Amino acid sequence: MRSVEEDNTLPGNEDQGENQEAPQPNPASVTGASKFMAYVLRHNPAAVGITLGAGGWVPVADLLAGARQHGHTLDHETIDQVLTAPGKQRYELRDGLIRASQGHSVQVDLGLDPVAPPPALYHGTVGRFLDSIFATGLKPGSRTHVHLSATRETAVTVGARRGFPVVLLVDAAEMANAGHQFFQAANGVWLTAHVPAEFLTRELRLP
Ligand code: HQG
Repeated sequence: MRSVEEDNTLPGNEDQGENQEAPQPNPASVTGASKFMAYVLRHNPAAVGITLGAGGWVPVADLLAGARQHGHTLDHETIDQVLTAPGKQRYELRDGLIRASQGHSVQVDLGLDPVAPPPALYHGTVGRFLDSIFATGLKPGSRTHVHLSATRETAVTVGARRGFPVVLLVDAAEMANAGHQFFQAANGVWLTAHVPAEFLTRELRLP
């Protein structure tokens, strides 16, 4: 498996705890458990001795056993709390299997069908990346896809993870006309392979 750090070809992942090799997040709280699960299920399943099955799914029992064997506290109740917590639904549970809905750096085929996007989508970022973004378009970086938001407000939140947020408007209608495919994760996040700069406009309204 490729290491997350080797895959960090774009700037910006340095401030996201989930995406670091060390220190590993502490699963003692619900937020900590969610970060731990993101780390394992998106980036480094080998950290707890598991591999992702087809579609990125793993048996909950294997996740729990692997976490325990590697000295992490994770139980069914905490996973339930993560799954029912308000906000972004990062995980899906089906027939005793769990997966991250999006955000992977491990190569997985989520099995999503291409869908027609809304006319406009949004991407939250920060000013220091703009020269590069307008030179090469939006790239997925260490992840399998570029992540786009359905609303401006969500994009503001995404950008604010890294500093003062800048929102880019993505002309998804024109991209689709030009043959680009879009996918929607179960939690509503939009995914695409690459957004060429010609489809991007910086939104000038303040967040
Ligand atoms: C930037 C979170 C320079 C891009 C969020 C971003 C999201 C470029 C960073 C999900 C670039 C990548 C994903 C280029 C893109 N040159 N910088 N050509 N192209 N970038 O974390 O979209 O809470 O991989 O703007 O809510 O920030 O974890 O992507 O700043 O849905 O569930 O490179 O992660 O979800 O960073 O975030 P990321 P993202 P969770």
